[in-house]
Amino acid sequence: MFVDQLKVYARAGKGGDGSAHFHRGKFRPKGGPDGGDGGHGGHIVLLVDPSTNSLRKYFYNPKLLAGDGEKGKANMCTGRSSPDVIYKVPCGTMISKITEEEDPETGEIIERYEPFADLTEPNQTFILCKGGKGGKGNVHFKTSTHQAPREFTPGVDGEEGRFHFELRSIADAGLVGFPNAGKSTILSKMSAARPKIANYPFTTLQPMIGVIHFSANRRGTLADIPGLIEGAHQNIGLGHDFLRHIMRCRTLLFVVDAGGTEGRDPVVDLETVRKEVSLYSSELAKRPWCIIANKIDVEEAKAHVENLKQRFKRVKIFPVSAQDGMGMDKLKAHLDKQIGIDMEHAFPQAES
Ligand SMILES: Nc1nc2c(ncn2[C@@H]2O[C@H](COP(=O)(O)OP(=O)(O)OP(=O)(O)O)[C@@H](O)[C@H]2O)c(=O)[nH]1
Ligand SMILES: [Mg+2]
Repeated sequence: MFVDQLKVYARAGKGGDGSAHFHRGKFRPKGGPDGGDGGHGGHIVLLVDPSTNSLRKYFYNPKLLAGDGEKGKANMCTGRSSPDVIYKVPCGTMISKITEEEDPETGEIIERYEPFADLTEPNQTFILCKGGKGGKGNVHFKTSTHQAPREFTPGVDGEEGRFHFELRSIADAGLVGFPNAGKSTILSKMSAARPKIANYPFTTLQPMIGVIHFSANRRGTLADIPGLIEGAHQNIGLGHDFLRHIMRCRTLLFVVDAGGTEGRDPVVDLETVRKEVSLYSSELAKRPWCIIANKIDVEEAKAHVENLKQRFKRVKIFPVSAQDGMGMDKLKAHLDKQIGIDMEHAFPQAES
């Protein structure tokens, strides 16, 4: 089940009340006020976890709660604050706050979604609901003329609310591979997108999305992602930025230069890129993938394609020449099966 949007309820912890305690000792039966402050309530914190790609766990548990702060104590001791509770969400989670309003015409209650946060950076944190502050103990209210104050302030309620979480993918399928493998050429041949194509690495610096029309009603989206190099998982060659985009694609198409035009071995290239992907995120490595062996118009390609088939026996391989169009129809038919959506029946009326 791919859950990519749902509603949750979140409530941060309430602050503990201040204490109105008076000191009572063996020799000081009427000691002064010594009530301490209440502890703070815990925040509800969201953490962007690059190793997950689903909001599924909130489907089963849509209540996000943090504990309350403890009441203030005697002897001017502050009550214990409740720890923040951290909830993990995938990269690309968009959060809206849900407010309810009466429809002036029908009197019906309608929900409104206000954009609240767009969480796209791995390990980014965001406080969804702030915990309430603890109240003040009576020790703060003592003055020269008011020696036995019974006043204290109550703890403040934690923030609460209903929220809509939505996982935004950038595309149904992403083209992943070494620089110069021909990713942008493939996108330009399959869609109306016109990415820059050139014979030098890192031509593409931002992902570009194209729409593939499989037939009158069926389509899917394809993202051209900047090239990855060895060490990308350690952020070499802007690796993290690019891997973050890959996280937002549901299916991965690994493109290799099967012509070996730069004197590299496509099998090694593919092993390298697969390794970078799995070092970045084991979840990403488990996503559906196939191989596009590009540049088969080059003479050396035949042998390289054989080697790829030997090495990756259980993976679908599409030998193509994006430049000449060879093999592109077969690839397109496969993508239609994998990611094609019938637009007429795709979006039943969104639940409000
Ligand atoms: N011979 C041959 N050359 C191709 C083919 N597809 C692409 N090329 C060439 O390979 C070079 C790189 O192509 P791009 O599409 O820019 O490659 P890319 O993977 O997007 O590269 P980056 O954006 O740098 O990661 C260009 O000179 C293309 O003309 C092909 O099927 N056959
Ligand atoms: Mg490119």
